[in-house]
Amino acid sequence: AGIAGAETPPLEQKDRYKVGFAQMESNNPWRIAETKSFHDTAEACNWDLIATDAAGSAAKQVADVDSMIAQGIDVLFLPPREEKPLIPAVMKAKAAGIPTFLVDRSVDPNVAQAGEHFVAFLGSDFIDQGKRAAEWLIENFEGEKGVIVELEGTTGSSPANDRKKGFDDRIAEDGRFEIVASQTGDFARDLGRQVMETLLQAHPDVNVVYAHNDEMAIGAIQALELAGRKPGEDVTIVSIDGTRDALQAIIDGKMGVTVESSPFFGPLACEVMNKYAAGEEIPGWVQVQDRIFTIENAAEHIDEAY
Ligand code: GYE
Repeated sequence: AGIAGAETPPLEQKDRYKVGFAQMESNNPWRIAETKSFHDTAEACNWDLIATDAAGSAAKQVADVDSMIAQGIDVLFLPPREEKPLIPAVMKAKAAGIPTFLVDRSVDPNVAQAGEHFVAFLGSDFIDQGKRAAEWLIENFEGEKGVIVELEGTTGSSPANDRKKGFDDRIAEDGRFEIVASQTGDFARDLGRQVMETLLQAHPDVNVVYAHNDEMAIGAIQALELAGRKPGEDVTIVSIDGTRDALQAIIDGKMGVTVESSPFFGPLACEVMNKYAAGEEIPGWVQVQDRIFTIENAAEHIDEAY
């Protein structure tokens, strides 16, 4: 406080808000569930919602935010596809007097900060998700040597950076494991399948796959099965999200674990926005608590999955 421009723009208390939600892409069930959660929340929260889809392009996501600013939104919810390219969008919203909440992914903390450039980041602890995936593997892996292929999320995105760090650091503490390859599959099923096909040729002895999300894990399972491998038997699959297909793969014995990363941000967005409008102090990180899905509880949760 005290420094000009060091605070985020205030939000007036109103009966209805014009709300922007600038989605990054819609090529997987997680994204579709998140967008639906915002639409489902709109009525209950008195939003006139403008939702866009950047179709996997950070440049289009920046342009979508520009157009929302031009349309006079009161508040912006932004899941930044990558950590750096979306910073101009955050800065422009602030300059236009629009409070921004980052949802599900964050931006480079060295350049843009909560409480100054954006109000808060609403989302999971990705380092902890990666660490918990590693811990499940350490406890449940029965072989002598774990030869790991890692399928990374979108390069330059906060969940890819942090899920890698959390997993790699924890797994390095156990001498049984070696990560022989780590490559991006862009959080997408088809690319995950293709990358796994290639890596399987270079590393036929792989017996663990760590995927940064369930879509890539499902793609990897398809590649492994096509190559005559038996996921769940001769290859342990660990992943993150908790999609319906992943829970089914766990029930079918093909996947070992998925650490939850919930896409249902609509209700939380409503609550935090209303508190901000009421002048309440909002923590810079509104942390979402994640469960863990294994054979112990997958069947119990599959009906609520997306
Ligand atoms: O895990 C993935 C999605 O940003 C937390 O992005 C989100 C991740 C999620 O595409 O499936």
